[in-house]
Amino acid sequence: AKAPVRVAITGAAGQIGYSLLFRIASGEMLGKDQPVILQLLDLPQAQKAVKGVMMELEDCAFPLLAGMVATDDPNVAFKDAQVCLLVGARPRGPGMERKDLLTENAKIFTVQGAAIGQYADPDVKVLVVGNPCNTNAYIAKEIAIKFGRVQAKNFTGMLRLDHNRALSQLASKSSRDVSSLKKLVVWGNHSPTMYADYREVTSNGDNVKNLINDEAWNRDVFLPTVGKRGAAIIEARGLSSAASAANAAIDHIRDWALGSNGEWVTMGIPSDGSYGIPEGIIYGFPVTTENGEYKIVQGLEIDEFSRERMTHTLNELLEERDGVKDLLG
Ligand code: NAX
Repeated sequence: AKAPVRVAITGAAGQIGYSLLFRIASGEMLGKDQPVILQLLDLPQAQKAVKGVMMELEDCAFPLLAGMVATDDPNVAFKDAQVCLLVGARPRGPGMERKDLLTENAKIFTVQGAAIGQYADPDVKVLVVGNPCNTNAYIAKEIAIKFGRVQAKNFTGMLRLDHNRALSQLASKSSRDVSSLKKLVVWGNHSPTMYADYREVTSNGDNVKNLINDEAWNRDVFLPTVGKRGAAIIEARGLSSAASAANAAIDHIRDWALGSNGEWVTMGIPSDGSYGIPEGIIYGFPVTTENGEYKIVQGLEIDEFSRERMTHTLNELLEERDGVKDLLG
């Protein structure tokens, strides 16, 4: 039997946590033959609720669940972790400015980045879900790499929900099966500025952009629908996306760990300078994954409309980075 993989999850008592943990324990993320140990982090006041979730996990009698711990100490939660899902974050409270949200979260991700840098497995795969996820991932990465054990490439942010949302919109507009759609990209920040780019998308050999053949739909319907989907879910449900966010996190880690078999997927990763995106910024790129590593899809043509969108979402990330510069020392 395989040795268990240690998976740390923060915000374990939250609503995404509740949609995520059971699927991880049942093998949907790392494979049906891969035992896991769950290392659950949440705030002191949420420990009782975490215990309740653990009771339910026990009651599932999952064959792959090899162990669980609950803690409010990041140094314990990230110890030897091979996968870290950073879901817990400070939500925007009433009257809270964007800038305050950034700084409050920067404090959390500074502490967690330091714990990962010191205690996690050196080959750890980190996915930040908690918002603003690209910048939180950037902060955790910048702090963690200072300890010299983990590398920048270990840190990623979640653009996969935007990717999956865009796939679904394209499938219904083109009347093609969602599973037939290949080569979608979502560039940039996980925010309404993201650029879902379907110029290359194919379905059974047909170019989907040509099938749809409607520039105005792209600009006036598609991009705003995908960009504002999170807000639309809150409006409809009274709560933010949870099951779909957990599903995207599972897709992201599964593809990273087990490979995408040549298919393109979107990951928020530290830029290596590709496509003119400044090095180090966590930006949504098209990647393929193999043997636990991701590789940016190169050579895509960037037309004027795309460049304008890619720069717009980049500028937001540069602004966010500048807002937390002082905290990074
Ligand atoms: P909840 O408020 O239900 O749960 C958050 C949990 O995190 C709580 O249990 C809280 O106690 C815990 N927490 C807060 N600070 C913590 C810390 N410093 N260490 C450990 N745990 C901490 O939120 P939920 O709906 O689960 O959403 C979690 C995060 O995901 C939010 O930041 C949200 O904005 C973000 N999202 C990101 C998405 C993405 O695509 N990247 C989409 C969905 C979601 O909006």
